[in-house]
Amino acid sequence: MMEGNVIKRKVNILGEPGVGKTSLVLRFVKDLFGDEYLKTIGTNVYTKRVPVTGSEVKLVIYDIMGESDFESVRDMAFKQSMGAIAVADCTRKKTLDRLIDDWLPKYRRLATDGAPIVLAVNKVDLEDQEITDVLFDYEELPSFSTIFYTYAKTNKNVEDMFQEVGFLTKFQHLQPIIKEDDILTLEKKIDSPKKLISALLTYSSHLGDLPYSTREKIFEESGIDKFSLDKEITLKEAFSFGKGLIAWYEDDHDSKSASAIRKLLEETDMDVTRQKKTKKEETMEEFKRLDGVGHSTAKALYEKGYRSIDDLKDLSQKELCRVEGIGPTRSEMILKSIKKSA
Ligand SMILES: Nc1nc2c(ncn2[C@@H]2O[C@H](COP(=O)(O)OP(=O)(O)OP(=O)(O)O)[C@@H](O)[C@H]2O)c(=O)[nH]1
Ligand SMILES: [Mg+2]
Repeated sequence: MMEGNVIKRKVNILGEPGVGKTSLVLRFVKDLFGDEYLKTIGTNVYTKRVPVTGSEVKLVIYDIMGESDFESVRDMAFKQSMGAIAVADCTRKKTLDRLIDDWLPKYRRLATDGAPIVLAVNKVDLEDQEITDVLFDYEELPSFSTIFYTYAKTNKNVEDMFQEVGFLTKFQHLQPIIKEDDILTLEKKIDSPKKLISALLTYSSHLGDLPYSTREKIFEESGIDKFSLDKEITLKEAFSFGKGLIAWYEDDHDSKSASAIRKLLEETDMDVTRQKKTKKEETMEEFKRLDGVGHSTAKALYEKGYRSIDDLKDLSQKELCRVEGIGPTRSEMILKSIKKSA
């Protein structure tokens, strides 16, 4: 994911409730600290750039709730993650055990292969320490790339730790997110608009970064009702969705993802256009031959249940006006045209 010279990296902050995840992130991103404990609900995303050898890495930091009952919150946050800071509270050894027994295996399952994990032993200002550098069980070390003893209150090591994460995620060998082979195997199977949509959705979720609200917007602009994805979708709608994705990725300076999708559309174009048109497309085309009927009116008519010009023959002007987008003038024009074609 490139943005000019800046590389973007999704990273997670892991750990039990109250260990100081949010405090570390807020110290790093906004240079703030609060003594009050405000439990995180769900996920908060922050971004900040760190300098790494001549360029910058933009960290996209997912701060999630420490409560472990919300599997889907964790799952969503861990997907395609490229690195993590696992936080333990040095006054509670149990918080380190939980990282190793619970958080790390779950993270590993969903994050990018080989994503580095840094251990933050936080709250080192407090007296009552159960985890110290002397008492640390070094057998647990291999799970972590490195250890930082932090203190969110005065920024002790916090900045350094995030810079290290920037460094590790920038230079680790990352598996390419999209492999040419995957594109080709997907393409072979695409023989209907529905399959194209499904491939596009798979892509956009693998490419990552596409916000939920953006996806919804592109659906809407393409005229696709997301609740009837399993019903008829026109080729045009599917392509429009793909083009919307390309435009968004281009705006986000992610030309690699944009071109992956463009390639999918290009290759699919030949395949699917050779396929028979769907019933919906045929009907809409018939409607569009009428004066005053454009794409959206044709679609509205189809959605009202009309399946041919014959179905429209006996409609009154009043009935026609009940179809979305048709006013009195237009309905007159349409009625005339229907009579002519009869
Ligand atoms: N003394 C001390 N207190 C800290 C430090 N870091 C965080 N705290 C305190 O620990 C409490 C919990 O911090 P949070 O950052 O909200 O913890 P969290 O891990 O985000 O908790 P959840 O959102 O519930 O998962 C707060 O009262 C913080 O002020 C630290 O380095 N030293
Ligand atoms: Mg929190």
